Amino acid sequence: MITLYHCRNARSFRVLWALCEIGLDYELKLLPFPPRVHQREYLDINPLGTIPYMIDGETRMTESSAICHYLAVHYEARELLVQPDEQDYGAYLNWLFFGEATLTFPQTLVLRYTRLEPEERRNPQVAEDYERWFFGRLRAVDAAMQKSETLCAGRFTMADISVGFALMLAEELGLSGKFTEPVAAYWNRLQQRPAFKAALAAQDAG
Ligand SMILES: N[C@@H](CCC(=O)N[C@@H](CS)C(=O)NCC(=O)O)C(=O)O
Repeated sequence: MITLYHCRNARSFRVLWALCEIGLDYELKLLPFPPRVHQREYLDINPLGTIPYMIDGETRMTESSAICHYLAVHYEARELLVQPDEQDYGAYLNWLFFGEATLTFPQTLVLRYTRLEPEERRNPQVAEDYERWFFGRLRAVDAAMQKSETLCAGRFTMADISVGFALMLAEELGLSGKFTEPVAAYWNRLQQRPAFKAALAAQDAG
């Protein structure tokens, strides 16, 4: 049985969503955020203190987009992957990494300097700069959505989960009102997926 350590609406949501898309059984361990402060013993399990943390047999992983890819390969959810011999293999990998490294990274600075830091350490300038950074990079998603309903290979893949979570976080941060029409429509389509709804219900039940 796969074990997933998760905090509500955090990056580990990518993994929860992927588990629901594949239809795998899992045990969900819901933690208060941030666990390194509110659940110190979690550091004995994952010394980084971050979520997600996924255990599958001897496998231990901490990178949300990589876990999504691992699950699809390991459990042979072929339609959720793009294979090396497919035209869009490179595009798939690019979007998979782009969702975390390029889109989520600037958002975490907005989150940190508007909400997580104590009042006296908050910094509107940093938040504003990295919000602009996020929207600059989101132009790539806008361009893709002007041509297709999904990011690559003409079907929903783990790359859509990686980028889709960044759109979810943008909504959480109050930024989704500034999405272009194609990006807003894409985000709306993603939220209609039964597995997305199932992942939301699973974290609420947890
Ligand atoms: N690149 C990692 C980042 C993991 C990460 O930093 N997660 C955040 C939550 S979204 C976290 O655990 N923060 C708590 C902390 O830093 O103590 C991923 O994609 O999973």
